[in-house]
Amino acid sequence: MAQIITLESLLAPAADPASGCTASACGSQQGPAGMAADVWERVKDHPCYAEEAHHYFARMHVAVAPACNIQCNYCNRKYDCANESRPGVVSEKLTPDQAVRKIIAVANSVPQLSVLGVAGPGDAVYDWRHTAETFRRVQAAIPDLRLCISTNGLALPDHIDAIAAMGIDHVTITINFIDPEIGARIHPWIFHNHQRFTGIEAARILHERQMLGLEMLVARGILAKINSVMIPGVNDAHLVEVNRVVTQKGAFLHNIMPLISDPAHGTAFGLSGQRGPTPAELKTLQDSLAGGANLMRHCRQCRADAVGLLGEDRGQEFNLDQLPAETAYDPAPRATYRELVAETRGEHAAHREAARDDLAAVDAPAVLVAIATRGGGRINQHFGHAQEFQVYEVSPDGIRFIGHRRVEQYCQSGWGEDATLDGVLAALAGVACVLVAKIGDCPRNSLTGAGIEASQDHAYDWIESGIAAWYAQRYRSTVRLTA
Ligand code: CLF
Ligand code: SF4
Repeated sequence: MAQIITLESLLAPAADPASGCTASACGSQQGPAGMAADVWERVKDHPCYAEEAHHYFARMHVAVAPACNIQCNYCNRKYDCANESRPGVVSEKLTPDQAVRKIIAVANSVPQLSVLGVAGPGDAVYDWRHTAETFRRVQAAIPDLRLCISTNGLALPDHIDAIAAMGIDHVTITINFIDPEIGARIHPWIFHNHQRFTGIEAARILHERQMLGLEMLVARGILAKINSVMIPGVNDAHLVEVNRVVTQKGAFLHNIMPLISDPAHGTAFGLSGQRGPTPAELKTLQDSLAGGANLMRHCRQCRADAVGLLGEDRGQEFNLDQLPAETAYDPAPRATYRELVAETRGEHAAHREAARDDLAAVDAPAVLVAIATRGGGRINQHFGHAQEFQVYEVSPDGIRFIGHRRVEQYCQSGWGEDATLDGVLAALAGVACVLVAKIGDCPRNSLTGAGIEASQDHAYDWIESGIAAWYAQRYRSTVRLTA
């Protein structure tokens, strides 16, 4: 059954002694600068709504909502495609009954679990009957689980009061366009008011409903996140306008996701050869949007049945046939884990601040650093075990999370394949250094050959402390001399 990961198991064998600051003294409850305390309280354990929270907390999706009322050219709602990782794809569709059984099993085994989301495989709001029944029953069983939904927005105005009444505090609308002419190239048809609409008329109705839904969420104080799929040559430049409009309407967060496009997925875009953006194109667009709604850069484009920390998918451990027929919810593991996180976060925040101070003394260019991490905010994963690297930009101005690069796991039962390593090197293009818990000579030499430094000198350190220490050491000769 599921392996239990505790916070302690993610932490260092020896804690970093540098901090002279206790958890309570350092304000573990403090949010990012500029965020009101009550808002931080609502997002601090949501792995999607707060970047910092994604080091500690997990989400699970239950695929209870198969029906959808629109067609997106990047979606093909296949039900059995366990090797793919993208929204709208799911391997096991559940009834609300089955979903509750699975949620309790996950809550008992994954103490990081803080959010239950319905994100498909169809539309959580259009298929409201299934979503609502699942949420009602989960609220009775595990009252402190946050509820979250993701929708295309077309049916949102019809169910907004039910959503508010249920206390759902986090709603995502996927908004890819403002201009219906662009929208028609992404969404070929919609089904609305018992009628099918196509082309620009369909896009116009979808746009109006999305805007109305967003306004209604904001009016009710519900935290609205906007997802936009970046499609080069279709809506990439237009997303600046999308960002402007959703910011002006009060969206809490804007998440720009790269189009995933592959002919093997059988989507319209995949079959037509429409490409997705490169990481550099995505970053350039995101950087150009500074000043608008907060940007989410840590999205993993989860499956509709994802389980675990963002970046890991433990869904296969909880397939229905592996679950007991009946399990009682045990609140103890999650409660204990939360206490540990509350303590640890204060220490992490103090180290983050210290790292910022250290960086201010360095006079050097901005560079990208990749981190191998299993969560908990630490550099705590071996190079060969990583299935993704978290990428940060470091400069004298600070450390900024940029995104993640997915890779195939290099080490398989003690052996590494050259072809896999080539893929990892390609994924790390543009990165100056990789900080890991451990790395062997062979991959280290290959990385060096590709111009990427690899270091295990900061193993089990906090991510920001390790990055700052590496940066200061690398640019030692350019440390500013102060009086
Ligand atoms: Fe799920 Fe979405 Fe809620 Fe998160 S995911 S419904 S807000 S709990 Fe998160 Fe996954 Fe990205 Fe979605 S990383 S795809 S943004
Ligand atoms: Fe697929 Fe979601 Fe678009 Fe419906 S709204 S077609 S499920 S991506």
